[in-house]
Amino acid sequence: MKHDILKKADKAVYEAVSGEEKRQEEGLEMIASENYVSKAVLEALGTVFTNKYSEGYPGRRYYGGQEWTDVVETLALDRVKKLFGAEHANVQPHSGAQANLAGYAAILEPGDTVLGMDLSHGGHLTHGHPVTLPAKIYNFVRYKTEADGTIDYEKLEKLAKEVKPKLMLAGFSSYTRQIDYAKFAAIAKKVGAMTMMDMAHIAGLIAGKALPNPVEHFDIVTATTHKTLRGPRGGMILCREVYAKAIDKAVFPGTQGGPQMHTIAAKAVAFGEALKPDFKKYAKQTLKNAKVLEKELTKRGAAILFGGTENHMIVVDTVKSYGIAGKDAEKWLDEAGITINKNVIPDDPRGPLDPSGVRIGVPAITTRGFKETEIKVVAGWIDEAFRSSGNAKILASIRKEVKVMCKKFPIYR
Ligand code: DSN
Repeated sequence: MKHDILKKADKAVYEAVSGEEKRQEEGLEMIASENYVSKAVLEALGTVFTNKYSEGYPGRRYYGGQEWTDVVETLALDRVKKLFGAEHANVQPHSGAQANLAGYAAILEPGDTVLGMDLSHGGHLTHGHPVTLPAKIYNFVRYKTEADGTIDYEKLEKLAKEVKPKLMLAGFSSYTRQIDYAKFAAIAKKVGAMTMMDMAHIAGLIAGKALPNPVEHFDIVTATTHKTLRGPRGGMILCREVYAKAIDKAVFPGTQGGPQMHTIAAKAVAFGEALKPDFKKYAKQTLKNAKVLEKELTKRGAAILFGGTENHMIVVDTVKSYGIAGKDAEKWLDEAGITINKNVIPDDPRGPLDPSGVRIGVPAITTRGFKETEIKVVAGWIDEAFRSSGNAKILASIRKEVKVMCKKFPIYR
């Protein structure tokens, strides 16, 4: 891409931007939470909306000069409500963590009990991990998955009856199976708990109608906008009308100041893209690609966790199947031009800095245009790298092949 003005004004930053562009073009992005936005989204991000303060909401702001910020935020709100069939939306959270914090703040009092998924079983840090602020404010109790990767809803109900949560939280960042939303919500109803779903990872697959929509089952649904949804880096909240005021107050002024209007403009563009028929094809292909990756790696001996995948990612126990730590697997793939992340496995005996596995996702390479044929080749490269013992020659040769394939599927033409 051309950045002539930046090049002249700040060579050091220009070089970093160009380096990152080259890294993205020449390598395979397989971190499950990453994707490539369209040029239109990129353009919206780099607009004069970044100059504007807009505390408040459309029609009721604290500063003047809001005629165009109101237009763009209203576009984002209308589109995202249509996309997910939501009664109310807030597109101001700066991130998924901010969205979750505001979700809790809207409906909980300090000390209230929340039932959320354990981190090593696929839950997110912000779902109550002791190192986070929410865990210092609220009392999180964690539920786990079963050995076959499913959630045992009878066990969950028993636990809910025991701990009497005020909120039952569904959602994950490294769980690969579908949650039964109706069953989950029914349990919450039985114990008188409110419900929240963090759909950050699968928002795009839901928007593209490839996965069921949690919105009708949950009081509050939070998400990021940059994962499978393929928008700019940021967060959002959807909720039932009855929680609308509380959510808006919890985002601003509760947990945030001025919204980032350039990001909100880009969110509006991304939501518009997700409403188009092509996005359904993308979501469907993402699921297909993940399934092919699972099958191809299983064939080669990889231990896939949670009994396989029903979404866009897989988690592999690399210690069990390849005798290598997750961090070596991540490093070797990096050297081969494939970016993934090391990941804990359920109740990981090795801990988060040196975990037993890796998480691999296909949203970005699906955006790039990869289909079943290419995924089979990619699975071969991954398996070869895992068996390479870190041999630099083998990894360099895979990297060369990766580069050739990437050239055939440019991200930005
Ligand atoms: N960091 C994100 C992920 O990789 O899943 C979640 O916040």
